[in-house]
Amino acid sequence: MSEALANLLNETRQFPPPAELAANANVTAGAYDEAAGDRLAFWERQADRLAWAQKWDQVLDWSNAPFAKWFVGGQLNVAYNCLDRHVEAGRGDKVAIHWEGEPGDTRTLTYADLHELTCRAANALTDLGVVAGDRVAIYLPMIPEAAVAMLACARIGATHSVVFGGFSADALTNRIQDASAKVVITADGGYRRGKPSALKPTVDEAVANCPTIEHVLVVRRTGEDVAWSAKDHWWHETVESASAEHAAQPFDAEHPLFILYTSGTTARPKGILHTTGGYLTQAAYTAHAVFDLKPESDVYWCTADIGWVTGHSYIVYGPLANGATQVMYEGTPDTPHKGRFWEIVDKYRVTILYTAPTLIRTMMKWGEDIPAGFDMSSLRLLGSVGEPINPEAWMWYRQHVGRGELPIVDTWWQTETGAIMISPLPGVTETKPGSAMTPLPGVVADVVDDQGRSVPNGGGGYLVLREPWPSMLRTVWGDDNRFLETYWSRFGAGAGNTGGDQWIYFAGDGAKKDDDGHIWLLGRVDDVMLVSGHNISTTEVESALVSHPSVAEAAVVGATDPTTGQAIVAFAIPRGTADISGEAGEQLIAELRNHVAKTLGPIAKPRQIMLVPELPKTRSGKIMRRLLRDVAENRSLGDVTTLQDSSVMELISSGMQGGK
Ligand code: 6R9
Repeated sequence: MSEALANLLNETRQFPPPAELAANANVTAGAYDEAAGDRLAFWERQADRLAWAQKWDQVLDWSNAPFAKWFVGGQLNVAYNCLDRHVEAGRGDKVAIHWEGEPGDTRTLTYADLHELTCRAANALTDLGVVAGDRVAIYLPMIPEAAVAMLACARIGATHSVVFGGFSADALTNRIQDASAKVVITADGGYRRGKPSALKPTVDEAVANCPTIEHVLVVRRTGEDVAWSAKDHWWHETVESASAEHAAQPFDAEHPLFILYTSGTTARPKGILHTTGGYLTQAAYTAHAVFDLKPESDVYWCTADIGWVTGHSYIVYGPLANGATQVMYEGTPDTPHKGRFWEIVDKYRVTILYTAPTLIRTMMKWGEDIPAGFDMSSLRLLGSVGEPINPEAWMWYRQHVGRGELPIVDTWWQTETGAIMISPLPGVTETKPGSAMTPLPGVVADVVDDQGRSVPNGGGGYLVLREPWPSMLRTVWGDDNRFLETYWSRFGAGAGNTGGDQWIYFAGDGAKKDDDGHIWLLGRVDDVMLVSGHNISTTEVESALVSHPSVAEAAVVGATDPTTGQAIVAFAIPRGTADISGEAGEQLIAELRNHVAKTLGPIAKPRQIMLVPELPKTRSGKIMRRLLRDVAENRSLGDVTTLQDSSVMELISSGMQGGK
């Protein structure tokens, strides 16, 4: 990290946990020492949160590293842990899901309801010939059946592969083919932006190219007409008429639970494989520890889509394993109005809200008057996931959603890690805006230089994980080599040349340690820019832009430059009230370039800033800088199939002339 940028993110604000939360927190500071003393014994105690049909003989088998086996010899059923045991304990009448459809229709499902539906779905899948070890693709909107479908697969030992409802037929086809899925569970459609959005035609197109698919199970959601083939079965005819009796059979702790595809930076997606016992242990523990989840009194809401790992671990498995009550919402945040999220918080008296920086920045753009119009006094804890959260967005979240007093947990993790790895503990940590702070108890993270050496406090480099963890990916589906190459060959034993016999996991994120040793994430390493020999992270320049009162959101890329190697090109979305027409726009651009230079040093001054109405994002809200680089370098656009809204790129390309 260059001298000029040494005091980047020199964020001095710090917020202790509210006294009442600290006094009643699920997890206290002692957990760090406990886990540091004997990490494996610590994880064993967390595994005891679950009901095991057969206890394990060995906590971790690392003899074939980096292929891990956790809780070796143990057996359990994931659906039993998420449903049956709560019902058996007399909590069947407790609400599991308050579901809110986008058009305003609602459903309330108790644990008993969810259990019954899952048993029926498990029987229906069995009747369709699905057996343990088979793969089932799930392509559904955010309706309760999405959770039921996942749990039903888990119940019978089928491995699910959830594909975002927004992905194209090609993306769905590739994922079905890669996993040789036997069944697809889908719907006629879902509601998005006030109207029905069809899914079934996309599935029909995919299935035509996927001979492994024997059956398609279709939930009726919108009631729109759909084409019908011999492979198709209505959910309401098949599942709802199946028996509600189903005895959950235990599976090995290492039985494959799900595959979830992550595209990363290359085009070909990787099927990340998660297994049963370790995954559920860490999903359950982190939901308990990081969200301070109190099943008796909390109403928890994670706004993620089920097609993102966040939906897997923190809508389905983590909260349900804890017996929590949660909200699930089908639609977009601005339908029918921009206060929809806050209206839902108000209506269900949500206490814990877990969302993404992209949403917070969008809410900033819409203005603080909107949340101010709702009663959000029920909230007691806020969470963030998906990208680095800029200090300004963090402060806005605390101020305008958190009444200036709620703790924010900025949670760093990945599809590959399965569960949260680095985060404040809400009853313990004095948080800093923009920092994910410290590894959770039982997690060993570090920041290393390009030789794999731990950097001192104040230094920057690559984020790594030094010890295996229970919910770690087990491999890339069907491609052990890619697993080894992508994650384990950069540093440590797998690299051969950087010394040590330790296996070190390379996360692909840049990070720095501040003077107190707290961790700040700086974005994907592929996004780091090299300007006149200085490494500059996109995150830092973006945060500087967002700290200007006229900017709601920004994306920064490095474009090839004849003099500086790479030059910084920024795309900025103005806040609701900023005047950007003609002269005023030019003036704002000049002001922003100077603002960045003043905040970060002249080396970080963007060569070019474009004011744009939107940024290209994936469905989990990550900015697709690769596409912006194409624009900045006047290339034709690469693969846009994983974009949330592909029209955004046309908007940007057409609106950028003269934006110098
Ligand atoms: C859970 C999830 C993983 C990548 C990860 C990193 C970024 C996620 C973050 C964060 C900074 C956080 N990321 N959380 N960066 N601070 N709190 O997002 O999984 O979709 O696989 O993405 O997201 O770059 O490597 P996934």
